This record gives sequence, C-alpha cells and structure tokens, in this order.
Amino acid sequence: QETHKLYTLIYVFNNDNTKVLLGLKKRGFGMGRWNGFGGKVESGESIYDGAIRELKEESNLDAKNLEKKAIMYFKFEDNPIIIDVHLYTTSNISGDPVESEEMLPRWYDVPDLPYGFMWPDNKIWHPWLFEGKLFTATFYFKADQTTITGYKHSFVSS
Ligand code: 6U4
Ligand code: NA
Ligand code: NA
Repeated sequence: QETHKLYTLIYVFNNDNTKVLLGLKKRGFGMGRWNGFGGKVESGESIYDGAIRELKEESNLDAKNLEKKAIMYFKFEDNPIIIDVHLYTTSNISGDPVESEEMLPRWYDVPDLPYGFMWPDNKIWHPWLFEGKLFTATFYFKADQTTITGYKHSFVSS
C-alpha cells in the first residue's frame, strides 16, 4: 500500500530574482547535494508553518509571505513511500543565512546552478519555476536516487 510523507522545500531568492539560496546538505536524505531548504512536516503544524520552521532551523532566516509554487511527488523503485514535496518561494527574509548542522548555505546566480551536485529532477523543473509557472509533477526514480526513469507534470492556473 502506498504511503505519502509530507515535506517542504523553500527557495529563497534575492530581491531581483537573480540569485537563489541553496544549502549543501550535510546529513540525511540528499546528503552531499545542493538543495533548497526544508524537511518533514510535523504532526499538528500546517505545511506552510513547517516550511517557515525548517528554513529557520536550517539557515537561521526568518521568512514571510511564502508563495506556493508546486507539489512534486517522488517515487522510488521498490519503495511504497511516496515523497510529497510542497515547494514555496520567498524574497521576504530578514537576517543573513547561517550554517547549521544540516546545511551549508550559499547564494548562487540563477543561470549558474551546480546541477551536477543537485537532485537530477532539478534541471527538469527549474525552468518551469523560473518562468513563473505553477505546477504539479511526479518523478520516478530508480532505488539509486540518481536515475530518473520517467516523469509527468501539469501546469496549474493561478
Ligand atoms: P531531519 O534530518 O530529520 O531533521 P528533515 O529536515 O525533517 O530531516 P529532510 O532533510 O530529510 O527532512 O527533508 C528532505 C528535504 O529534501 C526536503 O526539503 C525535501 C527535499 N527533497 C527531497 N527529495 C527531493 C528531490 N528529489 N528534489 C529536490 N528536493 C528534494 O529538489
Ligand atoms: Na531538511
Ligand atoms: Na530540517
């Protein structure tokens, strides 16, 4: 039987959207990859509040006015657990990012992201995000967490 686990993913942009803040994940799921911030939604909190909390825990940034952009479903071969990732963006932050136990933060120029060291789905859905589209997508992975065997997506009208 399929089980869904809820996660958040937050992309922080600078004011003119030319730079995005990524973190090098130091532990756990996706370790060694540059990733947006986020994590598991805890019982009793909203997805939105979970996103705010994870960004604070992982980067020390306080954010407001998160915008919901996408829901992505990740399925791994031979694994009944589906990972539901709710993607938000914001430029409304206070403070400067600080390294945490989980993440080493770094600002990247949007055209110059380290795709060789990111989840391989990123290069598929980033163009949709950067063009301002809202979307849902499902990505099918082999168990190696590196090979994408297929995906489907649809755009959502705002
Ligand atoms: P712990 O270690 O228990 O504090 P937690 O921060 O709650 O963990 P974590 O880090 O395991 O959760 O959450 C995984 C993070 O990786 C979430 O922000 C979602 C994100 N993520 C998972 N699969 C992804 C993928 N294929 N592409 C992507 N982000 C992904 O861009
Ligand atoms: Na996390
Ligand atoms: Na976390």
